[in-house]
Amino acid sequence: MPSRAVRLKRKPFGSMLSVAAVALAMSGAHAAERRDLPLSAGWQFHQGDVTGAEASAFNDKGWATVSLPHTWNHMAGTAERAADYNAARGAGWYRLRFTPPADYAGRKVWLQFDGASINTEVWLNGVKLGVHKGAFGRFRFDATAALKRGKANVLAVRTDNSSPAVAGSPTAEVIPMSGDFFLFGGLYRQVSLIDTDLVHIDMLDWGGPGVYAHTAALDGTASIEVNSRVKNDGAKAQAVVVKTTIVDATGATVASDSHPLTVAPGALEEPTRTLSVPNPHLWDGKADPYLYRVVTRVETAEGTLLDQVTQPLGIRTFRFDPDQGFFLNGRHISLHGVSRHQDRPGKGWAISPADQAQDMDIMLDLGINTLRLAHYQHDQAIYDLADRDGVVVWAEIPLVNRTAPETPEGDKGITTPAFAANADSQLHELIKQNYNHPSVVTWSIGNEVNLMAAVGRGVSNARPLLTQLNKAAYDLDHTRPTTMADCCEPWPDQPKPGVDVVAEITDLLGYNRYQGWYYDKPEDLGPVLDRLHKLHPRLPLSVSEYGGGGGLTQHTDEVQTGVVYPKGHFHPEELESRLHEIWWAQLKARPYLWGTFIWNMFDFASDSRTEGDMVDTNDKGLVSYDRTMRKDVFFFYKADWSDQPVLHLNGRRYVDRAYPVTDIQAYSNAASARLSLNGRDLGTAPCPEHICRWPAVRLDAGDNVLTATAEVKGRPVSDSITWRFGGKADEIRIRAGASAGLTSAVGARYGSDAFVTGGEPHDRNPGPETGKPDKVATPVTGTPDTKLYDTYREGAFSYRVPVPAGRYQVTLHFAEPALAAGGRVFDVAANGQVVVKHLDVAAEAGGPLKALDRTVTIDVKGGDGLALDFRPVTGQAVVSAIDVVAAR
Ligand code: GCB
Repeated sequence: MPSRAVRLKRKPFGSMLSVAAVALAMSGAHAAERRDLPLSAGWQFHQGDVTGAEASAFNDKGWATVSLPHTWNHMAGTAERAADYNAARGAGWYRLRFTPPADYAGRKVWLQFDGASINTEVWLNGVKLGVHKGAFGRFRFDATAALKRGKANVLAVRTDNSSPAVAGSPTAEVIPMSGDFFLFGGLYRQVSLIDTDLVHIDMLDWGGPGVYAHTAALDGTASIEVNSRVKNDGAKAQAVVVKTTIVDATGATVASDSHPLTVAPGALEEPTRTLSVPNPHLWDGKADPYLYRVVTRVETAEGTLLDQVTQPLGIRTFRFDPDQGFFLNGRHISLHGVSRHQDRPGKGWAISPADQAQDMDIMLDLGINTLRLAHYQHDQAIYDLADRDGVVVWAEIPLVNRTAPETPEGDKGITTPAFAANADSQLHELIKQNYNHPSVVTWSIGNEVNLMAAVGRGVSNARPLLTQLNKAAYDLDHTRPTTMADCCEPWPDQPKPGVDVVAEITDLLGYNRYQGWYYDKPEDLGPVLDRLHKLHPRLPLSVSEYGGGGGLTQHTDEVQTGVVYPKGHFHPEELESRLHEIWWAQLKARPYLWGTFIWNMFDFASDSRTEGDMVDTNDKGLVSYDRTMRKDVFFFYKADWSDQPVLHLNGRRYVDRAYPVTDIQAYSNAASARLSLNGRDLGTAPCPEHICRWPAVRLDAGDNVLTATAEVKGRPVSDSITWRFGGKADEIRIRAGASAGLTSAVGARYGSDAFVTGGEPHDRNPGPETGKPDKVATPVTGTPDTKLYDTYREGAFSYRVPVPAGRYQVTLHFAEPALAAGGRVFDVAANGQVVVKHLDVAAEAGGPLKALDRTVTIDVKGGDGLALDFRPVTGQAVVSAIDVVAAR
């Protein structure tokens, strides 16, 4: 069936291919070939600024000895700031003494930085080689003239990760201006010295490989266009032959081309040659990520090798359809995946190849088939892994939050020329350096660029810069569509003054949407997307972010019964799971979405956050910051996305249970699963949508060993966890309106709000738990347990408290939140009998914010427990806590 691809503003990108850029290939096979000397060890480092450190003779004794990758910043992932916490932003100096081989004589020598943050100035033997602005791209300087061959050299590097917001900051026009992630400073990726012949493949093409290949046509035979940039830095014209071969995965040559040309002194030649690969083996995503290699050799007319670069090549077509989503090689694929940040505890951005590989392994274990490398260019290693593993990549530049420098008066939306030039240069680096990765299918030119304006901090005027960047992306790469991630598009009928609509500049669009976390209800996500789809019917849409926080040490008994503040200190793990269950059901049901990206794969550092159970951390990861803990929700997605058998009992970190009766849930890709508790069979539950539930399970006193078993495609799978219940079966205390439990002044344990229907939860005191300590409310008087009275349920509501038959003392805890006497009157019925009649809390307590407790004795007969119905007479009923304790 024909389907419309995205609006084409240029040559179709439907038929295309790329070559994966790996580190420039070097081997010592031929004397003339380029070599790569890593400069990793033995650097002297000083945090802060010093004068004169660029000079060779500068005395750096006393500086710390470090090796690369390195950063001085440390933060995140802990409950309190750790002893090595370091968020200092500013200068950091690095100096290295090294002796390169004497045989560099007569050759060009380059210093290559795989990434350094944010601004980097480089001197070799006191000679300034250059400045680079931008924390993420690879860059190179020509070190030929300054290098002393076979002798001691001194390399001095000043990095500066000053915040752009500081007055007079050297990064004031270097993107990003801000963002919900920390910009670690220093030489956080590798540095190396590369020597080449005077005639070589271009080293100064925005840090790119100098060889760029794409599939120009694919029809039984693939036509691969290879553009090679050959530079002659010698004083004489040089006759060369550019030999291009395409090699398959076994090493056999499948296509070759020889192109003689003469390169004048100082000239750059850029031949584009077309090679034919008959019956190409396609790069087919995870199903079959087949890679060829393009080997480009520059030889003399006599056949002496001058330079060689090898790039991976994946032959594939893809397209995006506004109604049907993504197609790879003509086959529809629902792209589902995650966004990823590159930092880790202790290391910040200074991560190793092993860390990159571990991240990819965890993501593959989850079952992703797409990855958004947010919000900037990541290390080459991860794009290489994506090529190898068939993961479809969204690559992006760090244009975040605003498209203009911040001014003391807030955002004026004035993009300065230097700001625009920096965004453009980071886009050039991203595209040139990653052009050959078959995994990359789209270039993102920004993220939430009008957020600051949308939250009332000035105005946005993003369209001119975005339009310019979009065109630059086309000029650099006509084979891939552009995209961006939007946060804040105003509805046409609700325009927001000062916030411009940025949709319909790029070919594709992603929406970052947090329904049910920052705003709205989780069920609103799907309808909002439908409305956006209707608004932009020809624009292929994705959900570039959705997610919520999840604390590994924070738990709730029944999700969504209590208040949770997104910027607050309580982010129960169970809520993150539940929100994703609701979101994913809606996303899955919308085939027009070409991709969905969870925010985020891993918890990550953000020094603007103090929330959940950690400082300086965004806790929306499916996996902990240190990569050791997979939150329950990880297994929800794994059950859907992976072909491995999954059976995972939820709540494994909520061990010490508050209630004797609770629902038990597992995630599984089995049709059904069986559960036992301390060896007793609790029966088989179906697992619709990968969720298996055993409602209202009564726990034993002491240890409760829960074991689930199932079969997935004939393979047995099981999971076991142990909970403890230290309370009594006939004693239940409920903290109404609250998502967290509490232990009272006399040591009574309250669980979070549970066993309830109707009414609304409230937290009267948006204190430290909410991240709004400035708004601490007046305490309730007449009780040592003021916190117990801060939360309440309000409305007409009913509790079904699962206690066994017996006689109970039922204590109801009230505090009128706001109204004067007469404003609120209600009844409470126990198992149908009114036991509290026409209660006016304010009247009885002597005003609002005064604790009032009522205790009644009730006989519970039969096994249905205690029903408590709160029935409004005037206004709404309220209750703050309920104790149901056996009368002994
Ligand atoms: C967003 C941003 C991302 C944040 C995320 C959050 O929309 O694009 O950088 O980290 O929200 O967690 O709030």
